[in-house]
Amino acid sequence: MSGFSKGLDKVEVALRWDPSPFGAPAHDLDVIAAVYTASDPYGSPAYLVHFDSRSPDGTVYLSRDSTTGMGFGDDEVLTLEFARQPEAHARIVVGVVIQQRPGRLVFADVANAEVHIREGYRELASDDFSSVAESTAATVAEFVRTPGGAWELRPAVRGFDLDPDAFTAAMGARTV
Ligand SMILES: [Ca+2]
Repeated sequence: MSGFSKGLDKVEVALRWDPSPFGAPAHDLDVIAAVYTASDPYGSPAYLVHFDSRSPDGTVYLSRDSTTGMGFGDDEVLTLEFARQPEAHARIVVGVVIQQRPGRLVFADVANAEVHIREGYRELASDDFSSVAESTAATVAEFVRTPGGAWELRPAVRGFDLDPDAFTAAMGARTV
């Protein structure tokens, strides 16, 4: 890769939340990444990465996973290696979904949910989901390859009222 802009190298999207009250069903949030190619950047993802699905090239992976939010610090962490992204990749959208069981859960129901996007020790963006409190899922970041080849972060907190399967189909759509 050449050019003057260094761009992003290795970025973490870290999600944390507090467990549901004692005796209540667990709150399970999932970080999901959708990888799009230059030929279809707003259409169908080339692949998805989440707790049950790994990227075939190993450049986007979940390094921490939780089904309860228990424990200190980050509960789920997605790592994106931009320096190693295949040339065909043009855009990666990262979202967070709340598993909808046994009933409908929105971000307002989940205590202290926060997402932090960082490169090394440098925080690039963060959000507490307060702007999408009544949503069941939200996009939190859009990473785009610029014409010069460098990857850029565009914060993209946007709420959806969809279940996880429907969200993964809709999360990459172009915003109007
Ligand atoms: Ca989870």
